[in-house]
Amino acid sequence: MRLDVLTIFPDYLAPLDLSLVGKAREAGTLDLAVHDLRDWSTDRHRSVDDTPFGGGAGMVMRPDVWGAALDDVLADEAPAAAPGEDDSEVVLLVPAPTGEPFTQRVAAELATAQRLVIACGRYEGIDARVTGHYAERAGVRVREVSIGDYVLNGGEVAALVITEAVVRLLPGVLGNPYSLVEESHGEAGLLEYPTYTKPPEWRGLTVPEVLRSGHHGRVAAWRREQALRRTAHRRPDLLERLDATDLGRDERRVLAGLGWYRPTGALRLQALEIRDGAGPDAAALADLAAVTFPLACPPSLPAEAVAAFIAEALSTEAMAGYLADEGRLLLVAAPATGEHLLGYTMLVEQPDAAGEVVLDKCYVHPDHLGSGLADSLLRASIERAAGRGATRMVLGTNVANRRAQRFYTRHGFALTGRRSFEVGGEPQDDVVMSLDLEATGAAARTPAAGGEPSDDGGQSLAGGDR
Ligand code: JA8
Repeated sequence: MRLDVLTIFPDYLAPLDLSLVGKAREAGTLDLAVHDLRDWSTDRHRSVDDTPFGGGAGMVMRPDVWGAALDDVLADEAPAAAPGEDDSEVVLLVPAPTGEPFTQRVAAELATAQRLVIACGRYEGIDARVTGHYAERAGVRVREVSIGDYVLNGGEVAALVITEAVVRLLPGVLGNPYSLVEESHGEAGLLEYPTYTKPPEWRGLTVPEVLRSGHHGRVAAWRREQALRRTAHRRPDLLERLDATDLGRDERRVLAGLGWYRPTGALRLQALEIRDGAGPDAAALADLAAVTFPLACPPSLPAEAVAAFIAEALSTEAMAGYLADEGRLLLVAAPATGEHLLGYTMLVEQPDAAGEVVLDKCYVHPDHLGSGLADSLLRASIERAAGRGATRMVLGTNVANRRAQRFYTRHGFALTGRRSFEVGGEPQDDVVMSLDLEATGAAARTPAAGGEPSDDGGQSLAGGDR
């Protein structure tokens, strides 16, 4: 690759003699030339700028000086293209805060070019006709690029950034091609997982046990989960763009716990909100309950009995009553942007059993079963109950509803008894399950607002005990 950099501060690019870029130059992979723009100025002051038309602060770089410089540099003969190099056009890169984002994808595209020219602006930038002119020239492709949403004093540092990102992708520059595959901003669209080396204990801090287990499957699952957690906390914009169809069940569970779920059939993840139910939710709660409640009933139960129960206990009026009741707490799951509800739980305090709270309802729309949404809703409910000082959570579910029992068992509930539960006048056999909130430490585990939960906060893909 041939790379030309034009600047009024050639010394600023001295670091390109060093390290990996320096080695690529020595090896002949990269033919780099840095030019002083002032060599093309025509007055005795070697001036390159002038005042802006239309007024305003600062100076603008002159098109005549840039035109002369770029014409000369572009006219230079580049060495013959290497195999795989695209010599059909020269890419003229102009770093600017107003450019398209310079990403790993752009770096990879640029790495296939045979010639790059980087034009470093200073002051208030380069006269806009310069990019316009060269964009019209055959064999030249102009790309204005931004390395981030901040303003520098000139394009030189951006030129260093671009050069390093591109040159390390040139064939033969990096010793180990595998380190290119797995790194951050690679194919996966997620941030990289955290890494550790020896010693295994340093300043009282240890390396996560799973990494020392020698169990490759668990290591891979742990890393994948860490990548998801980091990305959710630091770069939610990347999750918005992720292809959600590639995600496995365990990954969806982790993401749901982090506030993301995949609507059925959707390509993209959607931000999830779990919040306290309030008055205006009554009708949506009743609608949701009318869909979910029949699914929790055994097939033997007459449809009329189910309908009677819904009309009596799950109507909009009934929901409004629950929402207004001080002794009840409804949590609802909803898309962060959107009106409808995806799931809800209802906790009922027990006046005659201090510390006990009944999980009276826990429902998720059937379209979202298996999405992890129910897990995050139940976990949020457990944490809310513990946060309110409850010590025990109790629930009843139909004996035949094995799926529900497995779900609660996964969240630490144990079978503690039986009860009879009337649905529309029909007595039903329920199992009673309980969770000791003090033993689970749910209250202590609640992450601080804005903080990133530690390694063991929440469900683990890698943990074999769930
Ligand atoms: C600047 Br002046 C100037 C030229 C290029 C760039 S790239 C960036 N972030 N800021 C400022």
